[in-house]
Parts: sequence; C-alpha cells; structure tokens
Amino acid sequence: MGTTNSNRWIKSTCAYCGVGCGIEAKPTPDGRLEVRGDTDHPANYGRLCSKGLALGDTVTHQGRLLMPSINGNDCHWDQALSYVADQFGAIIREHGAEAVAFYVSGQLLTEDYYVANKLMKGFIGGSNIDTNSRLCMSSSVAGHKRAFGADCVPGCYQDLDMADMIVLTGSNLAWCHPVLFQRIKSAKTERPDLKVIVIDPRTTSSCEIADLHLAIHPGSDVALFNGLLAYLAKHGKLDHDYIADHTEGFDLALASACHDTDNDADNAEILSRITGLSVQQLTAFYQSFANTEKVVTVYSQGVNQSVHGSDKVNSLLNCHLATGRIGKTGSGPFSVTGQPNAMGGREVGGLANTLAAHMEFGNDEHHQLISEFWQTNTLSDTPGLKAIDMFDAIDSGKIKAVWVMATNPAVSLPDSDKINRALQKCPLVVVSDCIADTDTTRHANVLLPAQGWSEKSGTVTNSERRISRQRRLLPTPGEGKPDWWIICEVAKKMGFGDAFRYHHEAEIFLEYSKMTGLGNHATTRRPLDLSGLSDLTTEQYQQLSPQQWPITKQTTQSHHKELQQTRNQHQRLFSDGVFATPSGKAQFIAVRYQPPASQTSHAYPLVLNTGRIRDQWHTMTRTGLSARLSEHSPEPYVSIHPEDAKRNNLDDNLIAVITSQYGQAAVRVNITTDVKPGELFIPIHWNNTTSSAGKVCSLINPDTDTLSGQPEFKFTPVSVAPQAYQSEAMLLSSSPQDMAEFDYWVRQKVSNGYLYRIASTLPPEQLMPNLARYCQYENGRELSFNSAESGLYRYANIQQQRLRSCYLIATNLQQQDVTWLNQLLVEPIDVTTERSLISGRAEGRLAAGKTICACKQVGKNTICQAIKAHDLTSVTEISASTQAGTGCGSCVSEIQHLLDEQMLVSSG
Ligand SMILES: Nc1nc2c(c(=O)[nH]1)N[C@H]1C(S)=C(S)[C@@H](COP(=O)(O)OP(=O)(O)OC[C@H]3O[C@@H](n4cnc5c(=O)[nH]c(N)nc54)[C@H](O)[C@@H]3O)O[C@H]1N2
Ligand SMILES: Nc1nc2c(c(=O)[nH]1)N[C@H]1C(S)=C(S)[C@@H](COP(=O)(O)OP(=O)(O)OC[C@H]3O[C@@H](n4cnc5c(=O)[nH]c(N)nc54)[C@H](O)[C@@H]3O)O[C@H]1N2
Ligand code: SF4
Ligand SMILES: [Mo]
Repeated sequence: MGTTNSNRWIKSTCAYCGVGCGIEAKPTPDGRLEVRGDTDHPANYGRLCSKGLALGDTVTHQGRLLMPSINGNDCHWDQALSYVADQFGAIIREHGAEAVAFYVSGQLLTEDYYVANKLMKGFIGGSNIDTNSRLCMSSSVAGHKRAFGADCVPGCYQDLDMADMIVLTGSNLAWCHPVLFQRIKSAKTERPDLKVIVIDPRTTSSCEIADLHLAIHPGSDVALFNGLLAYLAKHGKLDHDYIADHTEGFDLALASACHDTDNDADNAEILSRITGLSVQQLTAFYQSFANTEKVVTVYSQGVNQSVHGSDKVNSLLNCHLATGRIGKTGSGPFSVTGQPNAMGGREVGGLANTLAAHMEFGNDEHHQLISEFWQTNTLSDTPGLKAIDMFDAIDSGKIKAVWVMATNPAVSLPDSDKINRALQKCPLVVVSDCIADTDTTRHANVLLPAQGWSEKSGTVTNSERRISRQRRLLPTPGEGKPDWWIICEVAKKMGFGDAFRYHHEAEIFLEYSKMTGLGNHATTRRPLDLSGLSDLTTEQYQQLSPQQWPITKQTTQSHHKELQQTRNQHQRLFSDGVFATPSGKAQFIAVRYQPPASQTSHAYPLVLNTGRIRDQWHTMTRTGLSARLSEHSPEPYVSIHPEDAKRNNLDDNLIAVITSQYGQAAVRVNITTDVKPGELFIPIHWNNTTSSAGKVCSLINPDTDTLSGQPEFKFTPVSVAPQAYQSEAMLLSSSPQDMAEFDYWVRQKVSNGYLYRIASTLPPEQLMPNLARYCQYENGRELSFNSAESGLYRYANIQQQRLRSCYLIATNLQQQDVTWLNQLLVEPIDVTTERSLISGRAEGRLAAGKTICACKQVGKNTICQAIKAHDLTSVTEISASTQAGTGCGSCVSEIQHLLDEQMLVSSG
C-alpha cells in the first residue's frame, strides 16, 4: 500500500470537500492518474462528483512550486529552514512569542496540523496559530461547544438515508457536497414522501429536489428558528421528558424566542416581515417540522458566515433539543464541513482559542496534562488571535512574522485589499504551498515547496467524524516535502529537537491518538477519543480503513477483528442523552434575532452574497488546472435580478463594476430571477492570478461574529454600475501570459493552454496591435481576417496542423458562444476549424456548445438539439440519448432547466 508505480488500485481520500469520499487511484505508465470511487468507503459507496472525477487532471506538474527560495533566490532546504528558524527565533527573542503567527488550513493533514499546533502553543509558547477554519466552521464550533460542551457533530451520513424530512439551510449541497446531495436525491426517489426544505435567499441547484424553498431575507435565520421554537411550544410539540432529563435552560431560551415573535395574532406577521416569507410558507415549514419525527437539519455557510453565526447555529440546535431529535437514527442537526480536514484541524487544536485535542485554555488540569505529555514548560496559557484580528495585528506591526500554510489569505479573507497591504508590510512572510504563483506566494519572503494531494500521506476527518487515509500515489516533483516534515525541521532548528524527532507520519498520528485519551475518564468525558488507535503498528496505520471516532480502547478490543471492516459502522453521539457539559446536560442558548451589522444605504443599496460554483475549488489553484472543470463557469459573474439590472442600466453579459466601502470588483453580468430584488451573488473563486478584478473579497466587509470570530461573507452592502468598453477579445495561448496591460481580463484553463477573455476601452483597431504581440512566431502558417469597418479582427498561427495561438476581436463578443475554442490547442486543425477561425463562429462538430455535463463532456447545443430532434420530455430520456447526466449527476438540475426552457419555447 502507498507505493508508486503499482498496478493495483490504491485506496485514498478525495482532496476536496468535507464529505471525504473514498477514491481508488492507479498511476498510469504515462504519468497520469486514473481515479474512481471506492465502493467500500462509507462516505460515498463509490460515488464521486465532477471534482472528484477530475482529480487526475490536477496532478500535473504545471505551475508547481519546485524549490525553496529566500527573497526570490532558489536555495537548498537546509538554508531555507535555517533562515525561517533563525528569523522566527530572533523576532521571538526581541518582541516575544506573540510577535509571530502561523496561519494554517483545513487542507493540511491531521499529522501536519498536530505538529504546527504543538510547535506554536507547546514550544514557541505563543497562541497565534489560527486557521482558515475560522472563515469556515468557527460559528458551528462555538455553537456546538455552547450546546453540547464539546465541538462534536452528533450524526452520521446514514441519517440522511433514514430521515423523513431534511432541512437544508444555508447550504447549497448540490454543488458543495454533491455526493451527499445525490444520496438524498436517491433516498427521495425511493421514498417520495421524504420532504426536503431548502432555506436560502437564492434559488440554487439544491432547490431541484425541494418540496419547499424558503427564500428568506439574508441574515434572518435566528428569527425563523426562534419562530419555530415558539410554534413547537404553542402547539404542544415539545418533548418534555427529553427537555427535563437531558437539557438545561429551556425556559429562558423559549422566552427569548418568543420575545420578538410571539405576540399572539401578530406573531406570524412580525415573523413574516423579518424573514420575508409569507405566513403560509412559515406555517408550512413549522407544521412539517412539528409533525415529522425524523428530521435532519443540514447547515453550512449561510448559517456560519454571519455576524450572528453562532446564534444562528444555536437557534436551530435549540429546536432539535426541544424535540429530542438528536443522536437518533434519521434525526439530528448536521453541520457539514467544508474542507477535507476541517474536522481534523479542529480536533488537534488548530484554532487559536483551543489548546489541543478538545482540551481548553483556562482549565488547569488540561494545561498540566498537556505540559507533561509534551514535556514542555512553555505551554501557552492564553488564547491567541483569531484570523481577522491576527491580520489586523500584522497590519499594525504587532505581528512581525507570519507562516502561511495551505491557504491563500490574500484572496480568501474579507477586506482583502487591506490583507494584501498587511502582507506586503510584514517583515517576514513564509509561505508553504505546492503552487508557485498565487496571490499569497507573491508576498512571500520565503517559499517552501510542499507535497500536494497524491504525494503526501496522512489522515483526514470528514463531516461524520470518519478518519480516512490519504495515501501517497505519485512521486513528488522537484524538492516538495510533507508539511509535517517542514514544520518539524524548523522546530529542530529552533532548538526543540527532542519533541519533533519523528521519522514517519504514523508516529505523529499515534502520539495524537494517545493525547486524545489524556485524563479522558473523568465525569466530563471528551467525546473526541482516538486512544484505541494509539497502539497501531506502522503497517496497521498504512492499512487503516475508514474509522469513525470515538475509538476508545474498549471499542477496539470489542471490534479488534473488524478494525479493517468498518463499512457498516455508523455511530451517533449523545444517543444516551449524556452531553460533554459539566452537568452532562445539553444547554439551550437564549438567542435573539438581530439584523446584520452592516446595513444598506443610499450609496450602497444592494446586499452582496458570495459562495461557490459547482466545478471550482476556492482560489482555483488546483481545480483551475483542469480544462474540463473550467468550462462550466469560465468567468466570474454577478447574479442580479432583472429589476435591479434595469434600474442600474445593466445588460446581460456585459461587464459591471461592483463597489463597496472596502473596494471594487469587475465581473460579467448574469441577469436572473434566482436572486431576489436587492440581492446580488458573486462566486468566490477568481483572484488576481486569474482575473483583473474578479476577487470578490476586495468588496467584503470585515465584520465578525463576536463569539466565534467568523466573518460576515454573505452580507455586504454594495452598489453596481455598468463598465463601458469599446472592444472585446479572446486570446488562446499555450502558456500563461501577463495581461496587466488590459483593462479587463479573465484566464480560463483549456486543454494544452489558456483562453483569455479581454475587454478594453480602446477601439478594436487599437486593441489589435496590442494583442498581436502575444502571437508572434517565427514562420508558421497565418490565417487572418481584418475588417476595420465592422471592427472585426481574427488571427491564427498554425504549424504542422497545430494551432499555436489565435485571437478574435470585436466590439462585443459576449452574445456569441465561444466554447468551440476550448479544444483547438489539442486537435489537429482541419478545414472546418480553419473556416470557424476565419468566420469567428463554430461550424460543424465544433458547435456542441457550453459544457453542461462535465463528466461525459456533453454541451448545451447537443442537449438542445437532441430535445428538439427526438421530442424528448424528461431528463431520463435526454440522458439515454446524449449520456448527459450519467456521470456524477450534479448537472441534472441544469438539464432539467434546459428542458423547461425548450418546452417553453415550443409551447410559446
Ligand atoms: N464546488 C465546491 N464545493 C465546495 C467548495 C468549493 O470551493 N467548491 N468549498 C468547500 C468548503 S471549504 C465549504 S465551507 C463548503 C461550503 O458549502 P455551502 O455553505 O453549501 O456553500 P456556499 O455557496 O458558501 O453557501 C451556501 C448558501 O448559503 C446561502 N446564504 C447566504 N446568506 C444566507 C442566509 O442569511 N441564510 C441562509 N439560510 N442561507 C444563506 C447562499 O445563498 C448559498 O447558496 O463547500 C465545500 N465544497
Ligand atoms: N467572500 C467569501 N470568501 C470566503 C468564503 C466565502 O464563502 N465567501 N469562504 C471561506 C471559506 S469557508 C474557506 S474554507 C476559505 C478557503 O480559502 P483558502 O484556504 O484561501 O483557499 P484555497 O484555494 O483552498 O487555498 C489553499 C492553498 O493551499 C495550497 N495547498 C493545497 N494543498 C496543499 C498542501 O498539502 N500543503 C500546502 N502547504 N499547501 C497546499 C493551494 O495551492 C492553495 O494555494 O475561503 C473563505 N473565503
Ligand atoms: S463530494 Fe467532495 S469529497 Fe466527494 S468527490 Fe466531490 S469534492 Fe470529493
Ligand atoms: Mo470552507
């Protein structure tokens, strides 16, 4: 297991989301990686989404960070590590441990994360280690701790199969956790009575299976769930025995819930005003919840990423506790995690305000246990700065050195122009990444090349507390090293050698597993207990099958033989009604609805919401390497309601400038009724490496939840205006180009190269010579078409039947489908392609259109033509005819959309 060049399929875990799907991979002799779903893995039973299926496309060496460097000069590892250790050491000696910081990530493996936390809190003796999980899950962490006494997700994925009602709130599961969405969809096909309710201000692909969509006013979730609690009480739907036996604080929570809303007759009207939902909608939701025993509430960033995120979490936990719907088959609150190891990081103590292994600051026993276990007398005893405060301290000069690992804060933190200024000012910025050119590596004094997914080895924990192995599948290009190794080498050079002398990631895992058992037998047990794994041999660690924690010594003794066969193990926490609080009882939290901190104004009249698209992962450093993942949404956009578009003089497909108090962005206009009047949506993925001004965090307000420190990513007041251009262009190039000279540009990965979309304030005839400079070659055959009169310019350079580069210029290209350009750098250029290049319009087989199904590569035009030609009336028929929708299935809602559109056209 874990060897390269094997002929066998090697089991590992997907690189992306918190579903934590098992994969099987096989390196091919030509250096590619074949990937398929692992039918044995309980997270996905063989299913994968478009991103998982395209993992093989992303293991390219293109753009990799290959060598360590100091101030732009390549160097040996030893020099880079000594430099980091010396500089950190000097700053700590002069300014104290609080003058240095680590900013880490849910994309590190548990072993990496554990040693990063051990080095900072245990040996440097500071606490300024925080993680991008602050942006992601910290409101859930705070909510869980308040209610359960520990940061634990009670349920498991099997509950989704067994529920009678699933509430998706603040979650676009169809795009962000597609395998779980497909699981719910299958359950609903088998049991059409299974009710699905989506609570989201936007209409998303997740609404495809919704019986009810509640398009609430952004930020009003607390009111909605307080209203539910009041309704349950009023209609005799509480579980009084459960409340009495297993909880505390109910009366106060109910009184608080009723405060805003329970004004008898006016109750519903008040709620209706706050949430923007009709009384009928509210009643429909409340009745369904009240009358269905098995309810799972799945929630994610629409809940967490809010100045009231922790209260939103507790408002929904309150409803589950009040009905005793927790820790039971088919019911419970379910925070689905974002990153592959968001959970592992929370567990080891990667957040600045926890110590390690769910042990806490301010607890003397914990402090002593850890000090003894790590054999240190410098263990930090106060919480460190949370991400936003950490970057403020960098900006103000209090923090003088930051080491960023496996995250891209120059793109993903709010008010990002300020973040970039802070990184620019910071005397020492160390970045460990696997990609050379990112918005963050551009600020680095020291660059450390890390092994990436498929090269590194360790463990991750998914949303249902299941620990799975990521295994080494391919050799590492250049000098890349595991993150844990890099951290430990720096620790040794800082003089902490005894505590960081590991020879293998397994040794770290065993130490961590042992730590989770420390003092974990008291009355207040910590559910996080992996001590049953602390005696594994390296061989057993290598072979470890997916395991759900807790895994105590007792569990392993009784399950010892089955340790390798956990396929049917589905554990729930708190099934016995005993929680991790001092009293053993769950806590109701009294919460009140409060409006978002920032409000719209005359200058910024619209609310900006942000989130994810189906086929890209965060800042695109990896999914952006795959041509097929880049086709579905090639350009950043703003979704805007037709009324707002009209009011702001915006035309579909033209470019808009969005402005907030903090900065600006320029993206393509997408007019749609999927968003409500007054609300905009922009995806998060583009940045300064892939676009001129598509980085949405330049706009985002830095408000945070006071308890969790999680930023308000879903509510920023903005204004919008059209951006006038005189010309537009497409440039196809085999290598990445510096496009800074153009007013607007966006880069898209295509097979064997890049497609640039450009807009310019210059007229076509003046833009033409500027673009021509990117297409200069010795010899080669040239095709060109120039018409100064109509402002059309086209050019292609072809050598031996292969296109080297081409451009198309016009006053407006956007009404035109340009998907046919995507394949041109791979295919031999034939007569049809030459004709298309000269006419600027797809001809013949090039006319398949925008990709709808990324797995089977089926285009929009192919689907629409099939519908027309064969009178198809269902998605099943379309799939049978075109193969579209037969891969991961996440494009099915779009196929349905196309079908609906075609039906409208034919009936109209
Ligand atoms: N394709 C893809 N999948 C991913 C990722 C990715 O980058 N790409 N990233 C992963 C990560 S790290 C994370 S954290 C998850 C995130 O997964 P999700 O949380 O599902 O994704 P988002 O798109 O950020 O936001 C979810 C929804 O919240 C809605 N929302 C906004 N404001 C409110 C509100 O006030 N109330 C409610 N109820 N809803 C609101 C938004 O309209 C949006 O549709 O996805 C993971 N999966
Ligand atoms: N406006 C807005 N902003 C948001 C959000 C939002 O909804 N709206 N969501 C927030 C959330 S939930 C999240 S999780 C963040 C995500 O934001 P980031 O964490 O900044 O995004 P990534 O692109 O995942 O960055 C990961 C980086 O680590 C590198 N990398 C990958 N694997 C490894 C590895 O093994 N080792 C090392 N050393 N490096 C590696 C990648 O190349 C990449 O540069 O964005 C947050 N920002
Ligand atoms: S659902 Fe998540 S873990 Fe599963 S294949 Fe897709 S991205 Fe990977
Ligand atoms: Mo996230």
